Amino acid sequence: MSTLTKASTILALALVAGLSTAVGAQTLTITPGGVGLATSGPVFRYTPAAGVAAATSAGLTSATGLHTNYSFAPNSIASPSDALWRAGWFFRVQGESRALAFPSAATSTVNTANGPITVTQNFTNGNNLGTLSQAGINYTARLTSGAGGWDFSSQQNFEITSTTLGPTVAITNTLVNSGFTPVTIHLFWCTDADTPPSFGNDILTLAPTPAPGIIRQGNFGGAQPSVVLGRGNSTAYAGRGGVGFPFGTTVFDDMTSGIITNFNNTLPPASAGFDRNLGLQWTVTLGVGESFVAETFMRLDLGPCNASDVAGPGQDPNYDRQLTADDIIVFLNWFFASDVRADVAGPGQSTVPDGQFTADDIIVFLNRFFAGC
Ligand SMILES: [Ca+2]
Ligand SMILES: [Ca+2]
Ligand SMILES: [Ca+2]
Repeated sequence: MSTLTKASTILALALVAGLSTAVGAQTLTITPGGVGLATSGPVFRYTPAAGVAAATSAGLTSATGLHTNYSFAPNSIASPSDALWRAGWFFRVQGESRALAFPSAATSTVNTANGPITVTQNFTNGNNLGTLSQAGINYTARLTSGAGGWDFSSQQNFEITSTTLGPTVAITNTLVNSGFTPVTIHLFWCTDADTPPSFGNDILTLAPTPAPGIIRQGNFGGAQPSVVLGRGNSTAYAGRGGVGFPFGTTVFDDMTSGIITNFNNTLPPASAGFDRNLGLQWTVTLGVGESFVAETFMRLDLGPCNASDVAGPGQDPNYDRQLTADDIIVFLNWFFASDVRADVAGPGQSTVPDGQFTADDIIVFLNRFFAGC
């Protein structure tokens, strides 16, 4: 597995090509509690795409116009620990023939068969100092045409907190129909997360049922940490990605290919050598003046605190970094159902699973349990 970061790969390519790496003025950086960048700790930031001029259609129709320089780092802002290569919001209004990006340029316009669509940033909340825990950008999107057109606003917000399970960014997008007719909006949040310190060996895994609505992005055959991607109140998802660099077809390609895409609730199979990415979709119809809040989150997951941390509250079969009766109940339920997750020991309490369910499995589980987090 390569230990190169994707960022350093891209930077190397950019230097070869002689491209600018200048950063625009709208970089937003947030830290839990707004403690600032001088303190080591989780940080989430995004900066405008380099070299994107205002009022170009490319900002809407390609991924080059996004706030591409995202980072989500657990302990410092150093790129080797960065868990997020690219992210971005896109939309497609019902009746239009393609998705468009919310670009980093102040105003962008593209001509379509239905007329010109203009996306404008009208408010930026936050700064690049890390002295706030939340930041965001407000947009308006508008189709002006003789047929009437449509008009909605999109308030995009990010808030980072430290939680028991790991640093978490709550992501919301508030849509308001500010036009004069009902509008159906397909909204998309796309992420290319990687598990530090490498990329190119990603897997995407749907959390077991009863699903708390998460998809894990981790390393094939590897241990924690992973990046947890919340499905929130989305209506669909899709995973993509190819082998190595430049990582094959992505959900960003879906958004910029110029055709209609709807995600179909599929994830690619887990195997070695792939750089995966994930898209979420919301489809909502808003009457005049109506609003909707799309919600999702990302978490740099710290993993279970102990091999016996197999459940959360209410026997949710996902760890919670605490050891409680729920962990014991879930383990015993697995044990009596001959679930492979309860085969944690072999004869003589060796810690190698042996395909048998015996008292040794229970003893090893309980020893780990009482060792504590
Ligand atoms: Ca990835
Ligand atoms: Ca637990
Ligand atoms: Ca066993």
